[in-house]
Amino acid sequence: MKMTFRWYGKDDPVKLQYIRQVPAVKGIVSALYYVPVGEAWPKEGIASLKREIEDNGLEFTVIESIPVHEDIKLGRSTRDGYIENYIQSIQNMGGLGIPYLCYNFMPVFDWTRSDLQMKHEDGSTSLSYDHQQLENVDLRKDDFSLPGWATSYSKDELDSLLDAYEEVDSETLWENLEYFLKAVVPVAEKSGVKMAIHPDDPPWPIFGLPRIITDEKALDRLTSIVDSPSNGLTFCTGSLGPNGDMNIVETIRKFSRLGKVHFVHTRNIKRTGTHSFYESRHPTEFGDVDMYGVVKALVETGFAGAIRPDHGRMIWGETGRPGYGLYDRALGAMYVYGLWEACEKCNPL
Ligand code: DNO
Repeated sequence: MKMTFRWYGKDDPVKLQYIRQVPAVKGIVSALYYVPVGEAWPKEGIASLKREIEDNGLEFTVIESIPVHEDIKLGRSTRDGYIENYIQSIQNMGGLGIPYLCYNFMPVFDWTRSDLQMKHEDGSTSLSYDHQQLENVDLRKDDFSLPGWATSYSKDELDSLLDAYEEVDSETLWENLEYFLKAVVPVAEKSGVKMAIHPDDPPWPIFGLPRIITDEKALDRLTSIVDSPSNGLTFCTGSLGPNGDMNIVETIRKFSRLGKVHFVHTRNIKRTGTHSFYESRHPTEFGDVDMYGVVKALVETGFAGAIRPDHGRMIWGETGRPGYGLYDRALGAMYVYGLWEACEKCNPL
């Protein structure tokens, strides 16, 4: 197992020098944030990011993410060009020895929350999702801006994407994912890159847009599209956790045993109703995810991929990118590392 930490590059207030001081963290998860979605990532750009990470005593372990252009998800005739660019990016990262690529296939919006600063009794804040607040929202209205997405799309861009997705139901989205994977996975395999799809967060359709990577059945279907070690999963406990019907521990055990889990996001959530939850402190007792069970399942199945503590709360007066402060993620890394060491020593393989 390699403990990693997400770093948003030079503009991240959480510096590589601080990350390096978190015990157990050896690898960095990052991306080229300046490349427009759909363009190929230049090899020199990836190489210079890698050098910067290595100059700070860390390793560039995961690219999270190379975004998939909406034309690919929509199955538009222009998709082949974007897929070519994607392939180029994969070859470039593989050529530099970066082993894991996390990506997602969520239409229009990546992770979605209704509140980025829910206040807790102890004075900390965290991200939360209340389905009732978003259920009746019509995104075409002028006066609504989704937390975290305010500046991503102009009104016209968003409207035209929403129109385009009216023709794409979940089955069509699966077909488009299949088309994409059949083109890119063989190249990833040749390039030594393990692709790891991130589940949809939250794991149900939002704003009338389909979402498909939501449960165990979906993970079965995904992994069977192309049978390759390069077609695997980012198992995000906090994204799948809100799906109360899933047995997270048994699901991660199953896919890890199959060698399909390449990257794990450890995050805990507390369900507050059907389709509602907040992001809790990492340890098991504070949320609905059995974090001990998750780590034990990984240890027992010989997991050798990358793990990163996911979204933390804002604590100790820290301000910054919601979910991505230093302090609580560092606590999360140490908690998971502690569980790992204990499980390994109590259950030697
Ligand atoms: C949220 C992240 C996601 C993730 C993408 C991967 O904080 O876990 O944004 O990076 O879904 O493509």
